[in-house]
Amino acid sequence: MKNQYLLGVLETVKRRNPAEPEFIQAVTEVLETLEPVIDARPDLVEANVVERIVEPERQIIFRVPWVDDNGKIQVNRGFRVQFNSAIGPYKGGLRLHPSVYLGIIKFLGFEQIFKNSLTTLPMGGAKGGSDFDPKGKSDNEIMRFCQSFMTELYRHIGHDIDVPAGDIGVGAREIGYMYGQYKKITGESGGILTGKGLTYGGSLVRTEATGYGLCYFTDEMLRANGKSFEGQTVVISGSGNVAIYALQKATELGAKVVAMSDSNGYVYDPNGMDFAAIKQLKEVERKRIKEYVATHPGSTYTEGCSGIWDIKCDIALPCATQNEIDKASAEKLAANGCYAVSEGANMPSTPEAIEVYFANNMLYGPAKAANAGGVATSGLEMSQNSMRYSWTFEEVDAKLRDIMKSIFAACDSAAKEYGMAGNYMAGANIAGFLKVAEAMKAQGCV
Ligand code: NDP
Ligand code: 2IT
Repeated sequence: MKNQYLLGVLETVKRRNPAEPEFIQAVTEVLETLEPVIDARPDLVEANVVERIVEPERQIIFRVPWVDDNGKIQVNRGFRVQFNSAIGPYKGGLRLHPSVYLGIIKFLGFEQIFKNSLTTLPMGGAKGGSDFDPKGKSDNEIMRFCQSFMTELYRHIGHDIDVPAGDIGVGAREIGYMYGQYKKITGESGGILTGKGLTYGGSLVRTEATGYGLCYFTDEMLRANGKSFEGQTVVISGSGNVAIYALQKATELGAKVVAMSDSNGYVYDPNGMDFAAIKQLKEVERKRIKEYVATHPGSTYTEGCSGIWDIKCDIALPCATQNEIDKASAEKLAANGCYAVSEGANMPSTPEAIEVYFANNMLYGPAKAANAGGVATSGLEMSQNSMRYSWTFEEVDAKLRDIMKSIFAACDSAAKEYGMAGNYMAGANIAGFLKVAEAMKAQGCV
């Protein structure tokens, strides 16, 4: 990167956020790809848009005390980072995982700005969560934690202010408990959270949306390059919400998914992973993925999750967590003939892994674009809540597919316009940025 303005902003980000490597990683990637835009747009430099966009509008950190099943008081730390509201109310998920700290929430909130912009819907960027570990907790403990979390969060959110949703460790159960508590405190119903249950304002397809959307985006990317899912071998990391519905859609589109994982290890099933069995195991029984092999002869379980990238495949869909594919894993994928990596998780590839993709001419679908189907469908849930109406599964699914098509088209054309044809990472960053930048410029120094 040579642009002095961008170099100066990056220096400031590093100085202000020294202990947040994931946030610095996310900002560095975006600024590097914005260079041709900034070179061509002195007006955006004049409005100091980039220095403003890398600084969250508001960062909220709060105590979350809750009582465990032994009657003991536990304390976790809660976060909500309201990053950017230039194009709409803050929007983004909540993550419950022991690794959560401010730097994780900031990287996710920062990426959410550009992702939400790409969806074509009016949503700003935010993220929140806690270092609470849901693993091994009883239903009642989860409920008490969620109620306590919302007892602070409620004052910062609202359907035209900030609308949280799920992410790692937050699914329909947690959203239900949080929604109930919000309603009890404020007396207000409506679209203050998305990913709600279907009996109280949720949207059809929201559960499936990130995984389906990932496959719709990937299908567009493959087709634009003379390929398709038909007959291809796919590896999907993770076995949570995104991974499960990526498995279903990739299989429907003609691929064979041969492996999935959790944080303990991975399962290889040469006959193709069984969607109904994984859904039952993970969504209903909440068990570890290694249990799969007991009912699926021919499948094997291997301890350790990163070994999944050693499996030969045509297409890799990382759907677990950040930085799960490093340089060595990317090299292994390339050496085994993998020609496309498309990201269901947020920032699953390290910068060195991304370099390997480009060096090997692999197709690369970046998270901001490829996994935007979840938040896009959250946007559709907000629309339905405002209308007091609900669309059918087919209607929402058709809108999701159109949105993913338009996201691919936007990435493709921005990359071409700025002389980087085929670099969908640059295309996603540029297209996502430009809309937010224009909105920030138009609204003056706020
Ligand atoms: P879930 O909690 O449903 O599932 C997470 C999966 O990833 C689990 O299989 C989990 O394994 C695995 N995982 C989590 N952390 C790690 C880790 N540190 N190392 C290895 N495996 C890990 O979450 P989601 O499916 O919702 O989210 C997965 C990814 O997709 C995240 O990056 C999230 O930000 C992103 N995403 C989610 C969206 C959504 O709508 N839910 C939308 C867009 C992106 P284990 O059970 O062992 O922890
Ligand atoms: O990373 C993401 O886009 C999400 N976790 C979904 C956010 C949302 O508001 O639906």
